[in-house]
Parts: sequence; structure tokens; C-alpha cells
Amino acid sequence: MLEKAVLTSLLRQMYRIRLFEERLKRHYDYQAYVTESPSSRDDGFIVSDGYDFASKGLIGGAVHLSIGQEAVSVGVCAHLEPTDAAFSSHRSHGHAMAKGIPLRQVMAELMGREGGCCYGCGGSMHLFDPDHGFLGGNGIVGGQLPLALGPAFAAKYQGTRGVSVAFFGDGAANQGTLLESLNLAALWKLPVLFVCENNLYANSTPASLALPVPDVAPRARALGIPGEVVDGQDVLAVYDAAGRAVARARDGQGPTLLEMKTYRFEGHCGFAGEHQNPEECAQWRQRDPIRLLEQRLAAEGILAPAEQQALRAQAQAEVEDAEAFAIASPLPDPRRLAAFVD
Ligand SMILES: Cc1ncc(C[n+]2csc(CCOP(=O)(O)OP(=O)(O)O)c2C)c(N)n1
Ligand SMILES: [Mg+2]
Repeated sequence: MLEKAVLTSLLRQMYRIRLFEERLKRHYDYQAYVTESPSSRDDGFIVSDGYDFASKGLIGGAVHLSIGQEAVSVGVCAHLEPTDAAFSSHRSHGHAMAKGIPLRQVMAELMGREGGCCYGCGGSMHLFDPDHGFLGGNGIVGGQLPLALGPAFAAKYQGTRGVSVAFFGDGAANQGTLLESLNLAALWKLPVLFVCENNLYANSTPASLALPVPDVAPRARALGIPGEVVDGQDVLAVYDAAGRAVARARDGQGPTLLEMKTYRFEGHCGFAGEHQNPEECAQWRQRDPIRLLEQRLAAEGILAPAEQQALRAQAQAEVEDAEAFAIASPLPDPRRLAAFVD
């Protein structure tokens, strides 16, 4: 078993991300977002067009939650330094916070405020903070994969032992960018971790309708690099697999593809009134990554329920502080946008 300090940190980080995203419910008006209810077709597709990007809350635009998937961002980022790079997708809040962007800056960014990590000009899908090595969410599915090779190449060239991580979904796994990026990273033995979060859906398309075989990991083996399937609900399994992959990368042995089997507990975007597949979701909730770790730490006498409650309360206070900070932060000066264009 890992040291108590590491285990406590893993639990704390998962609390921070979970409670942060749950708090967004107050500020993100989902009902105003989807204008037409999704309907199921016989072939399993769920049709859910009819979007209205207006939100009545303080947070506008599209917001993709990672509630249920926290073990992946936390277990991987626990091995990273601020000088290591991480890239993410449209579903990036958890990665950004696990990589070290303070909650205040993330919340303010989601509310489009000056105090945000991108001065309120980026929003949910474009969190970015080079000081913490978080080199961006991406609205283009699969766009982050080739980007992750840049810092990896720089680290190898400069001999810094730095690593670069690309978090991506099962949907992104079918973009050509994955093969191109795996190929080049394998060829040049770049220190990259490709972390596929296979949450069984790409928007409303079940992975079973998009992947000819259930696993993405074996694709790496075709290029001579390790590809491993990991239980993405078990933060200790994630921590273990990521630790080995990061060590390989730092030692100059090249990239690894880790496929995390996981599940998002909310809708594709925002808080759905009901999940697209409530029975399946209820089953996966039995394997809530936070509950699994809490139970294990209590059973092994490492962290008693009262200590866990105290950690949770600290995380909740941090979330509320971030919310107050964001609300008090002014809207950005529109001239900032002009500066970006220049
Ligand atoms: C190139 C591109 N195609 C389509 C979309 C629309 N889109 C946004 S999210 C998404 C699903 C992505 O699924 P996955 O990679 O599994 O990530 P998840 O949402 O499950 O985290 C799609 C198709 C897009 N943003 N970019
Ligand atoms: Mg997915």
C-alpha cells in the first residue's frame, strides 16, 4: 500500500474536482441549453440535436463535466511536475485542476472573468496555464494529440527528463491524429503518455457502435509501444500504471498508451435531467472512484471516516472560496481580445 500522505492527497484531489464540478450546477442552467429532448433510436443511437448555447446562469457556452472520471486525472497528474506538460479535450476541468491550476482561476475562467487563468477569454474548453504546465483544453476532438508531441520533443532535445501527457476520449481514438501521433512518438521515442479515457460514449454514440473491438490499448502494440488497459475507477490502479509509464518516459524509453475504462455520471454536456442510460449509469455509480477509495482507506485503517469528512469539508471550503473569488472578479476588458488577435 502507498504511504498515507500519497493516499490522502489522491482523495483530497478527487474531492476538490468532484465538489467543484457539482458546484457548477448553481451557475450553469442546463435547461436553457438543450432545447429538444434526446430520443433513442432502435439501433442504439441517441439523437440529441436542438442545442441553444445560451445559459441563464453565470456560466455560458458548453460545459463538459468529468464527474465519475476523477480517478484518471488525479492518478496520472500525481506523478507530474509543474514543468511537465498536460493537454486535454473539451472535458478538461479535472485535468486542469489536477495539474495544479488553482480552483479560483478555473472558476473565474468558467464565468468569463478577468481573474480566470485566461483572463476570462477562454472559457471551459480553453483552460490554459503554462505556469502549471497545463497547455490547454481543445474543442477539436483529437486536436490535443499531436500538440502533446511538441513539449515531449523539446524535453528530449534539451535532456530535461520532462514528460508530456495527452488526455483524450474513446471518440478521439478514432481520429487520424491518434495514429499519426503514436507513430511519431514511437519512432522518435518521445516521452509521451497517451491517456485514453474510454467512458463508453462519444457524445451520444456508444463506443460499441464506433470501435470494432472494445479496447483501444492494443493499437499501441502495433507500433511497438506498450498499451495497457487500466481500471479507471480505481485511483490506485491508475496511479500505479501512470507511475510506470512516466518512469519509462523519463528514462528515455518512449511513449505508452494507457486506456482507462471509466464512465461519466452526467450527460455529455452539463447536468442532464436524466442520464442517457440510467440503468447503466446506476451500475457504474456503484464503482464511484471516490467511494471506492474511501471504503478502502477506512477498511485498512488508513483514514477513518471522520478524517475523510474533514478532508471533504476542506475541499468544499476551497470550492466556495473559488466561487466567491470568481463572482467578485470583474468582466475582462474587451481590449484584451484585440491584444490576442494582434
Ligand atoms: C473534430 C471534431 N469533430 C466533432 C466534434 C463534436 N464533438 C464534441 S465532443 C464529441 C465527442 C467526443 O467523445 P470522446 O472523445 O469520447 O470524449 P468524451 O466526450 O467522452 O469525453 C464530439 C463528436 C468536435 N468538437 N470536433
Ligand atoms: Mg468518450
